Amino acid sequence: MNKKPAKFDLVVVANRLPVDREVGPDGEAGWRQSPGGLVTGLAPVMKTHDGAWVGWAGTPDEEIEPFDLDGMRLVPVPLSNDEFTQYYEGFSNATLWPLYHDVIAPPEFHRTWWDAYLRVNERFAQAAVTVAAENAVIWIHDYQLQLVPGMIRKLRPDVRIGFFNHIPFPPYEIFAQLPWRKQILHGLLGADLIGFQRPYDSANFLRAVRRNVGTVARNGLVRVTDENGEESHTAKAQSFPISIDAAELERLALKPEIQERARQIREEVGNPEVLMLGVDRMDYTKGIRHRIKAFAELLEDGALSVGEVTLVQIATPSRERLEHYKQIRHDVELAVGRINGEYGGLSTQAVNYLHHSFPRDEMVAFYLAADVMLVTALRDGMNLVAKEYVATRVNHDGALVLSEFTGAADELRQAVLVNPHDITGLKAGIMKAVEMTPRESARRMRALRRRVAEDDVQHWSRMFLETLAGLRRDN
Ligand code: GDG
Repeated sequence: MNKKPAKFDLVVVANRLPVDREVGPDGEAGWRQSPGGLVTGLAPVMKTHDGAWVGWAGTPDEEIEPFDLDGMRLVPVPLSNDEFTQYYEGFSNATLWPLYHDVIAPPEFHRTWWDAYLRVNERFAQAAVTVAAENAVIWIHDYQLQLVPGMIRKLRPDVRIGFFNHIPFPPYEIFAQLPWRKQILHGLLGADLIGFQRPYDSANFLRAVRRNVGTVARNGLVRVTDENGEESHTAKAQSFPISIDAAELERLALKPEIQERARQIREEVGNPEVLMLGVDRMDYTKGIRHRIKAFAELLEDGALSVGEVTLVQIATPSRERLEHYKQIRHDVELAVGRINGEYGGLSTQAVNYLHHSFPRDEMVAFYLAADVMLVTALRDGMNLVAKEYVATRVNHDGALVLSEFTGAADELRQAVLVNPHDITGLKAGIMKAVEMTPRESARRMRALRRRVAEDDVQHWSRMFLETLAGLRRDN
């Protein structure tokens, strides 16, 4: 297969391919579509168009031939072990991630990491143009690949280029710290359409463009010039808030066996009156420490008591070799240990802490089991967990406590909105959710559910691709 590379009308480029390796019953290794939101949002368009997905398969130092799965061509881009360390763990997750999340942790700037980022972005761009048909649409995703739009434009002026940033774009005063800020802006401006989660992110980007590139930005439009000062094309920046596959989550939430599992989960934690839930990657941006601190103080104050209330905190392992991730895990585990030591009993724990990941069905059972969902991120591009919780509340009960610093807070206005830095305010928000009357919960949940059902992930991908297709081409 694949001696002569086939050409595709729609090419998605993301750091990871949307697949996980799986060993089948026959002991043979194969691939299974991973449950991520991105693939759900794109699957319908990938199948109706001739779709290819370019990305890393997840293991360093491994060369894999392109293959087909679920109607998509998957095109693996290899990464060496050093590139994984410098491009992915280094520049992407220890430079850009903290910089773009309000420098909650200090970003590190290393020229060797930048060199690796440049080299790997070039490889992704090459892989994408190799499989793109004449006049194809190429849609690039996220902060790991910000140079790819500019690189593709140089190689293939015929294609339409979209870029979507899943994480926040920071205020200029923070972005300006980046020694390679101009290169990043030029890379992004190679796209015809640059999508962000919130209008605020798009405004931050345009401000950075005004300060560094000097082209005039109006109505989100930027006239881009090439190295010789010749006008090249117009790029547009706009917000497209991402969402979830709401119908699929609702379908799972209505399954009797998943509802039964939710009842079991409540029983396993001692049938509390109120089960509170947190679901996050173990990441310092998610505000897990702030949430646990507020919960501990509520126990200390006597506003809540163990037995009546319990907190289930799922923190899935993430970026575990990085120092700041080791630190946050240590801090969270210390805090959990302290609370349980102080307030727990032999059979009742204050915090049920789970540092592993779960299958999709089990996640839905957890959402169904929870009376109060705590999303207290210090900064988050969108936060899909908040939307998933809402989508599973088929009985219109439960309350969502949601940080103002998530993209989701722009849309989910009927949540109990909190500032997680304000521990007193966070405690008040948690109590408001705990004490909310069923009538009030139902009123809020209905409005929240309507919003998530209308603006689902299929709507998101359609809006982005339609906007990209509708842009005037004047280059
Ligand atoms: C980035 C941005 C933006 C978590 N644990 C398990 C599991 N999950 C799933 C959740 C949810 C997803 O992972 C996490 O999405 P979030 O949006 O909450 O956060 P990030 O991972 O930081 O995502 C974020 C997003 O990109 C999309 O643009 O919203 O702001 O940071 O879907 O359910 N899923 C399963 N088991 C787990 O243990 N199956």
